[in-house]
Amino acid sequence: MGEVKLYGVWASSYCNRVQMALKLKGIPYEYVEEDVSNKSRSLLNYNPVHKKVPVLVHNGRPIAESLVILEYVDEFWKKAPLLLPEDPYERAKVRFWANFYDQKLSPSINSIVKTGGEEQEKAIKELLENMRVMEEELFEKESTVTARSPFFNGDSPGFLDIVMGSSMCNHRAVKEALVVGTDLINLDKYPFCYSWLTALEEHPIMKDTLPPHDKLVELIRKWREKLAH
Ligand SMILES: N[C@@H](CCC(=O)N[C@@H](CS)C(=O)NCC(=O)O)C(=O)O
Repeated sequence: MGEVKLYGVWASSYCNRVQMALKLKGIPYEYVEEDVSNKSRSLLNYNPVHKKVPVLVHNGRPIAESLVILEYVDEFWKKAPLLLPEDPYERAKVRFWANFYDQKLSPSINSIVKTGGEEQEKAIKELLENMRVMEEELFEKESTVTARSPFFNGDSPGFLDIVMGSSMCNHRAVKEALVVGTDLINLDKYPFCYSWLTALEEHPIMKDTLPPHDKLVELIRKWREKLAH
């Protein structure tokens, strides 16, 4: 198995995805909390291109970018549960939606949390539109295919559950911390997504890994206070 080290930040859903994958597969690892305002020499050496967390270091060899790390973990430790489906078409679909989430949803959520005014309003519109697309094209369609499975991967969370859930399961904290737009993340409008999220939130690995609610609310409030000054 070798030595596995993860450089991360507690509030980062990109980092928490990796922790979820390692825990799901039962891979022991050492966690190193980074201070992204004062990055360690190790982090800069291991990820000289993006200089970001997460970085997984396996037997001294670094791997950066959360989606790349998740694929590496699944390929190196082939033991169950597999995170990606075995069928190439199903794998392609999972990768498509993981990319959609990172390219479309994540930037809107980030803007809503960290901006105000017109920029925030634009991000809210984009988020709602992309949530609608996901509800119809992903959650509703997948729910009819996997009628009895709570997760995209079946009975255990997989690649897509982790990618989206590591961020979406924080919705209560985001809602509580936001001064404006508290009706923003009204998940009742997305019943298929809501039932997936409700099952996922109850999974022990999610509970064990997600940032503590109050601590996250406090952090988001601090970001927003800085924004106001
Ligand atoms: N695309 C990257 C995003 C990682 C990312 O944005 N990491 C943030 C923490 S959430 C970071 O390290 N920020 C420090 C910086 O931008 O300087 C991934 O999927 O791993």
